[in-house]
Amino acid sequence: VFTVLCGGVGAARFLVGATAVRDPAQITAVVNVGDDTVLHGLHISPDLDTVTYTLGGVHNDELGWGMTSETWRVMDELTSLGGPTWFRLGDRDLATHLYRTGRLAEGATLSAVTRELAHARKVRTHIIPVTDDRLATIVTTAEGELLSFQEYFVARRHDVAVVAIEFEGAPRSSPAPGVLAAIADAERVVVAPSNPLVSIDPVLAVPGIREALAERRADAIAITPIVAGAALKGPAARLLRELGHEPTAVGVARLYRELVGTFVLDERDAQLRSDVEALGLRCVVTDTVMSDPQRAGALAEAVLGA
Ligand code: FO1
Repeated sequence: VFTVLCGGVGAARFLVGATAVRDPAQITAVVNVGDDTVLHGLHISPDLDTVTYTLGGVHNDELGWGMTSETWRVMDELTSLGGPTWFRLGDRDLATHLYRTGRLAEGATLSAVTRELAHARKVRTHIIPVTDDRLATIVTTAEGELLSFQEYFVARRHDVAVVAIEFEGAPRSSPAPGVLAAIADAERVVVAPSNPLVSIDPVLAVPGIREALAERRADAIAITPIVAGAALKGPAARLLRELGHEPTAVGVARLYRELVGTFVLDERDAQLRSDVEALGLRCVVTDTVMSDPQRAGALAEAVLGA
């Protein structure tokens, strides 16, 4: 069995590769929920949906979120009502949020609902939210404003200076059923190439996860989300800089050095190998840019077989 700690798109691409080279039923994805939001009374879980849609073959790769062949009739109608439309929910995507919200209102846990949604989409990989409890990533801007993650990321287009990131609810949260066992029992634990500060940190903020991962350090491996000093998607490099970390793969390796024994560097950053090794990490250098499923499969093979 293999376990992958996940944010959204980068993690989902890695999972496509992993499930091509290993039995999907032997892979567990432990997914960030700090991006979750409630809008129109609906519970939206962007990272869980990105992972589930991608593995289900229905992810909208052009948009980077939501479903393929999407239509926007509900959003259009909401616009004419003067409702909030800054966060765009497609008609097909809405079905997921309706289903999730309805089941949560009936008392189902988020992990149970996630399992049902994955099953309905014929996804065999185990997808588990890191916690069933409320955990919300909150960003403090340089102006002292507190923003929910989606206000920061979508409404402000992550174009504001950030001075702090908190995970509201994390101290009181517990890992969802199966999460700690998935880390303890895995042949390899992979930290996906996701944003370390807003995708992986909230996962590690759930009490017990960081310790469980550190126990597995020898078999744990992280893939850089930063290549040549830039994130492939999103504000990772900028956030690293703003929060006092080096905005490079080495800066990310430094954040993970107590938790993983091996760090995967992109071949474009091969010259950083000795810096990574100087942190006490084994270093694998390969192509980490998963521009198609074949490349994702090759990366997964290099990582799971490392
Ligand atoms: N991102 C946007 O930039 N604009 C949107 O309108 C938007 C809508 C949306 C709806 C459902 C969903 O699951 C994700 C959505 N996202 C949108 C993406 C999402 O906010 C972020 O990409 C992730 O939270 C970052 O991991």
